Amino acid sequence: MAEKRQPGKIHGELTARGLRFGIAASRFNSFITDRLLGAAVDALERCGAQSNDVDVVPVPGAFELPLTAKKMAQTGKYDALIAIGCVLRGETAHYDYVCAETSRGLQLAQMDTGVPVLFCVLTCDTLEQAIDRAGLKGGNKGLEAGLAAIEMAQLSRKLRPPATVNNSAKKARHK
Ligand code: INI
Repeated sequence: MAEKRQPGKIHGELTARGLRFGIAASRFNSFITDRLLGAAVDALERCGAQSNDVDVVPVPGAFELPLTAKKMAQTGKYDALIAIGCVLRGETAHYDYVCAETSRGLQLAQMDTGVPVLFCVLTCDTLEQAIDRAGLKGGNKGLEAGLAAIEMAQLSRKLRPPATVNNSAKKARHK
């Protein structure tokens, strides 16, 4: 009986050498976002990224992350982006609007541009929950986002569509 072929897996290796990363980081709740940012940069550099291959763009708050990420993606300079923020629930519905538009906008930014945008925005009810996720009990979500950015950058290189020049050559052949 013929041997059954195993499915081929396409992996994104955790090596950042030669890749370029952009980070949009919110200043709102900077006590938390500075810790997420530090861990994200640490993950990128430990996996081989050079410090001049990582750009950081500070923005006022989480709501400003989607437009910034989209503009960074459109420069064509980056293999992956990380959006860093921390939204803490207050007494009004403000939290819900900021969370909904930030997550929706970041997803749109990556879908519109094809550049991976990692979601490193904490959405917490309390400061304690945020601290736990920025270097305490819950680990550090910045580190997780850094590793995920490397994986997605590598995967994106492997899953890149054929160059446009080939597409126009194909079209010309079919005329
Ligand atoms: N921005 C945050 O990043 N986190 C918050 O918790 C937050 N809260 O709660 O208000 C917040 N608001 C500011 C918002 O992101 C914009 O910067 C602002 O509305 C200007 O557009």
